[in-house]
Amino acid sequence: MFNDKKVVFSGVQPSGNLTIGNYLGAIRNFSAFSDEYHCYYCVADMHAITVRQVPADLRKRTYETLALYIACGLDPQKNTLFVQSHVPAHAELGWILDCYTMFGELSRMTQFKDKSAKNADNINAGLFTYPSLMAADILLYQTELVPVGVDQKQHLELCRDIAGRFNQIYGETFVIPEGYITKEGAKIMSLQDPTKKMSKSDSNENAVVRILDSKDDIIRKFKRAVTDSGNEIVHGEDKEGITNLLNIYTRFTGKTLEEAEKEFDGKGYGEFKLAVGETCADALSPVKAEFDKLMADKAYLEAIMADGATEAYKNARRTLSKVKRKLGFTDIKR
Ligand code: AQP
Repeated sequence: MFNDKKVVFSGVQPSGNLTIGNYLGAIRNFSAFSDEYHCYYCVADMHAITVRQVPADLRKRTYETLALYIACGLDPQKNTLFVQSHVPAHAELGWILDCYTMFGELSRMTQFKDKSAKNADNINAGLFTYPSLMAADILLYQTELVPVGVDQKQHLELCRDIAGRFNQIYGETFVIPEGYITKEGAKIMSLQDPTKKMSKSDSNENAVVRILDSKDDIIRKFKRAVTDSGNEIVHGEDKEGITNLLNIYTRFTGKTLEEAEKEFDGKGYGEFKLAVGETCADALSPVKAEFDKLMADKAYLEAIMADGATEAYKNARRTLSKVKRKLGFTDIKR
């Protein structure tokens, strides 16, 4: 804790065009903390390069992700919005925490296993040590709360273990963070394979609804969504496709599962999928309009990046200095 306010930290990788999974599971929930907490939201470009990126695309998506943060309701006056690589303390603490993270722990991470399978020709050390860098992101700001989707729960638990281990060896250094995972928005599944998480880097465009997709594309993707052979619009373990669509619908409308099931009682899958598509497209339309305005003003986005990096660094360096001192690193005056 730096001021009297407790700290919230989260980030999104600019590794693809953001999906409604990123929106419902993470970004949309971020602004709720702005008044009560000191919030840091970063564009995690250093994490993005654990998978090969086209440089021009990475640059463009970094601006776009920042613009989307603002378009989704994050006021830059109330939140510290910044780009991870603009604050070198992340890389520094990341390396230090690599030395306090065990090979066995990293080997157990399901995201590492999934991404290794997807990128078999590029299983690099960064992909493996991703969780230590994520721990550094969080611990640098003495974070109390980390709003993330449920897919990040395992990384967050490892972050807590790393922090606890460091504290035990060197005395109280890091605040141990808690995850904040909203129940229903926690995991949005692929529209083509509802057993798999919806991911922005999925190569099957029909599986993924992106925040910036056109209304026609959104509706088309929902119309093609995989369901099951039954005809009832109810949730259940054997109805993964319909359950996912109901989950998306309730998240966008604020209705309960029971209310949604009642609304579509007796209706066909076609009508239901169209309603989910239209609801989603209409909810995202103001976000898109705001995004377009922001992207037309690069100078404004760059000013936010610069202010955010300065503010983030100011607080990150305090933790980093403390860590270095505890480790026994020497210091010089420049
Ligand atoms: N499908 C999802 N449902 C709910 N939440 C999700 N998140 C991601 N996908 C879903 C949440 O979005 C935040 C940012 O994620 P990230 O960019 O750091 O990385 P990720 O979890 O690896 O997201 P993607 O979309 O799957 O990216 P790629 O394809 O590059 O790996 C996190 O809070 C995450 O929980």
